[in-house]
Amino acid sequence: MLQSTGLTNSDSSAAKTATPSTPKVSVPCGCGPSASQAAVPKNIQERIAKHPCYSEDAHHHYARLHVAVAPACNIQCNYCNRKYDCANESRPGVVSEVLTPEEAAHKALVIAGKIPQMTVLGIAGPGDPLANPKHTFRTFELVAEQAPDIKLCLSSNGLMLTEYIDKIKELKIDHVTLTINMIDPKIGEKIYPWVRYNRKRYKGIEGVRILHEKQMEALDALREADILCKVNSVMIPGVNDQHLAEVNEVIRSKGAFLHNIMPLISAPEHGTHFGLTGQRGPSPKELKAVQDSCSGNMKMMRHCRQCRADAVGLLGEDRSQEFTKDKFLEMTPEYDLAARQEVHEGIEKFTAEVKAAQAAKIAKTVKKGPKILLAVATKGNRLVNQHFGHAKEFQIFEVDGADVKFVAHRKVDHYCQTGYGEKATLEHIIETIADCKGVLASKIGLCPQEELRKAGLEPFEAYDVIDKVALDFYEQFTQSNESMGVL
Ligand code: CLF
Ligand code: SF4
Repeated sequence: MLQSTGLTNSDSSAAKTATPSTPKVSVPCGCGPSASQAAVPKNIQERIAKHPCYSEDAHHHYARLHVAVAPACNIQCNYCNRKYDCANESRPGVVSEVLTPEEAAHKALVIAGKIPQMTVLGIAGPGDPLANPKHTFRTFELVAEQAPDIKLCLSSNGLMLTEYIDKIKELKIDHVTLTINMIDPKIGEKIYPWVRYNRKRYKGIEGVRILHEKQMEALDALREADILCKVNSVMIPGVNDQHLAEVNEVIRSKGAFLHNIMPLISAPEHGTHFGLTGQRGPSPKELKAVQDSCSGNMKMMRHCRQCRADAVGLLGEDRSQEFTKDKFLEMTPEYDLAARQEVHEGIEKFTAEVKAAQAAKIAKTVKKGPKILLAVATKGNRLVNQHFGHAKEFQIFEVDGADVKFVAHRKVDHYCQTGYGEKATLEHIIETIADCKGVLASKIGLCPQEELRKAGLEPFEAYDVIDKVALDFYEQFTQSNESMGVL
């Protein structure tokens, strides 16, 4: 195995101080700003710095909370079953508890105390927030009054956005997501069977035309209001996959800040039209190809986890079961602005130090080479800090000796289920990350090490900042491959 020169599990104090709960930092090296992040103007960087969806850097450290206060919807998408989470912003799964605005605000204040790195309150379903305007805006009002440092975030299909733009401005909602899957109603006809507008249901292309016009007006209204707009597009192979480049052009020209092309989730058991008619979702490779084809035009989001409408925590984790209604209603809110700010300052100090250290290292040792992909087991905080067997997803980084760039995440079943590794699970993990050259984890058992190596994936144990470990790996990997004449 290539040898980690970073901290080991038993000698990991520097990396452990990088966690938000202990803000003191001493880090040997770290991460530089990604190219896309550096290209963002400073005033916008400040607006997105603590938003885990709008900033890839932020998603390693900051968390979001979704409150499910919006059950109704005003359109029908063929990838949605009303009994399930909104597939625009959630993976399918029943939202067992729709909340009142008062319950939702209580939950937000409880979680703001317990998870101080929770910086964003999002309303993303389970239906469309703007088809439930009373509950949506009341929730935002209550939270804004009592927790002014929490950013408010809204996700909608856009049909009713222009009707509520003044309210959105008044509440200072600075981040709005629109789900736009088409700009051609003929393609939209294959996605939306009906649209309900002004108390009337419009079927087929008539409804889709209304939706399209309203979505375009919504983009204009958000640009004019200087609200940061992210567009989500669900990629549906054979329906809109070839069309998404045109969608990308149009949303960019209308001022959208970020484009999130996400894969269709479709299975018969979800009971959706697409699920029942066998419409498949894209493979990770197909998704990446479309994302890459659009990335020259604008900033692309690649770290979306298609989270539940009641999700809690960092994007890669789901702590919703810790805060079910019966539990959070028993908890007393301990929102403390000063304590939250202290934690955020710790995170900012940590990220500034690792960026400075990275810049210094690059200035001294930069030696760009061929790009390789690495799979990283992480529990967050931009650290290699998880056992291989415990990982439920791997973050994929592209490394070229100078830059370490997050490019994707891949969900897996964790290998170590009951204290023992599952052979079939390991095979599936290997298949999922087969395009990588190495696997970085805090610990990797001897058996998976052997299997990984057989599949051409070099295992690498470390407990440290991802960027440092990735560059260490790259250096050793290229040296050993150069000496063998492979690179
Ligand atoms: Fe929620 Fe959406 Fe706001 Fe984020 S999610 S309302 S912008 S706070 Fe984020 Fe979840 Fe992807 Fe959405 S990872 S599904 S993009
Ligand atoms: Fe379902 Fe959301 Fe589409 Fe409404 S907008 S039908 S809730 S996916």
